[in-house]
Amino acid sequence: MSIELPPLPFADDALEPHLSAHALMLHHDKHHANYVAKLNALVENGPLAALPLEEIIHASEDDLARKDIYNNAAQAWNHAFFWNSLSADGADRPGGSLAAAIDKDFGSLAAFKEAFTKVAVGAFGSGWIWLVSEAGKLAIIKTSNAETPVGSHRVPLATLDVWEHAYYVDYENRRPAYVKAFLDKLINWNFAARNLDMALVA
Ligand code: MN3
Repeated sequence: MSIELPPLPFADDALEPHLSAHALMLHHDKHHANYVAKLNALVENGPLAALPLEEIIHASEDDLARKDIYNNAAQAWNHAFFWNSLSADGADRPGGSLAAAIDKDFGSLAAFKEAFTKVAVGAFGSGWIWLVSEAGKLAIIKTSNAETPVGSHRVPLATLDVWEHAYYVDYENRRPAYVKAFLDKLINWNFAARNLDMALVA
């Protein structure tokens, strides 16, 4: 059994004009595919070869000898989660328990966006910005490079890829414009709300 590259959960031009079909093709068909291919090559014939992706991450996260495996497995997971964190035609604001949690933990949706933007724009180097649920409270965190919160005490609700390869094709060096498009046009609130509901019953 090998890890498969999941298809994009939308047409490759579905996020235009905010993310172009060309940028998504490069990001999914080249970058994401490459992490999956490298992971499969690294675990082939080894003790992790038959494991699902989350278990490969768990088995490699604290093992320096498996750093390459961890990096590629985490990037494979993070990208699949990122595609699901995007939607072209979703709700423009959160509803239900997620809306209430954002108001409780950030003050308002506008204050959440301001806080997320500050972390995302200020993040040094490559990494990921996450909305997570941690001990019943929402938080915004940055992980560096491939690092992923999956399997930790922080339950990811949605993520934004802030590696340069994620936005340079469409936004060049304008990371703030990319972050704004994510928060105002692309974030999949329904996906985030489902993840929160699952975290609360878990
Ligand atoms: Mn990426």
